[in-house]
Amino acid sequence: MSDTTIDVPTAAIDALRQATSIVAMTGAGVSAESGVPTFRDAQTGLWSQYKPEALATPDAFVQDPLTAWNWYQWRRELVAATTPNPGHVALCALAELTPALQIITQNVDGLHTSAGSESVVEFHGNLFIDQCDHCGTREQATAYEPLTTPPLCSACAQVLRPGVVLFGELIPEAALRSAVAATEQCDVFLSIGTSSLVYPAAGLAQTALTRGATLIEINTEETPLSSVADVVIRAPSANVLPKLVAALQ
Ligand code: BV8
Ligand code: ZN
Repeated sequence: MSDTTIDVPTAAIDALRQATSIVAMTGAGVSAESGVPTFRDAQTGLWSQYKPEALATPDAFVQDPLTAWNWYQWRRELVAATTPNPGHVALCALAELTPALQIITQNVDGLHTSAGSESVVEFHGNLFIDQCDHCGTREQATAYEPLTTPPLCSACAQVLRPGVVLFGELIPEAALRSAVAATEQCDVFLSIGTSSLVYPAAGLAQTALTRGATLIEINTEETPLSSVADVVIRAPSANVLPKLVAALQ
């Protein structure tokens, strides 16, 4: 789709212009144009025979910790080589144009923060953190090459795990609290590049709708939210977000 064919609905621009508080819920689609594969895409190469929902689980780290760890090392190496795209950058600009913008991201790639966004809730954690469930140590990972044994905690020598929320695990209390608080007071809820299938993240859009916020979805495809959203912009976020921000400036 060429850039000129995307027109940003005035309903979206008006709602954003009048908003005193905006939530931007982002999913893998926002990082797709930075080259980070989405969860729905088939995993490329070596990992095509694995399902993310099967590897991103506590059970995977019990049954086969080395395979689970090397999936994360592969993702770390891939993500570390990516940079924020115009969609991430546009959200930084949006934060300057509105009284309050809270980004809630399901992505674990850290790209909103590296783009310069300050107010980011990492709802599903961060790919580059090594976490010890035994003593609570959390360290920034520094090496991403394939491992021959799972990494051990420098404080208690127990096996570490990546600092992400695995399927079946609870969202960290502080992240959940901030995300719910922002959702409960926003005038506009932007759902950007997410299939809206994973809960409780996907439930936040419903909460915003129930409270009477304006729901705007930006997605290249249909999702369960599309039929209830006030505005649907069926286009890539890296094209749409800069146009939205330009219209507000
Ligand atoms: C919880 C970190 C309480 C890890 C992630 C059965 C057993 C156990 C649990 C469950 C169960 N059934 C349901 C559950 C609950 C489960 C869940 O919702 N499962 C789903 C699959 C049904 N949720 C949980 O387990 C959560 N915890 O509920 O605890 C509990 C406990 C036990 C039992 C029940 C409840 C924890 C969920 C967090 C999991 N961790 N990530 C890691 O990254 O390795 S989730 C992971 O997948 C991502 O973070 C993200 O959230 C999700 C993928 O979703 P998206 O980001 O939307 O990406 P996706 O690829 O799906 O879609 C991309 C979208 O972008 C598409 O719509 C596409 O059209 C669009 N797009 C593409 N390109 C573009 C674009 N849009 C715009 N522009 C583009 N250029
Ligand atoms: Zn430890």
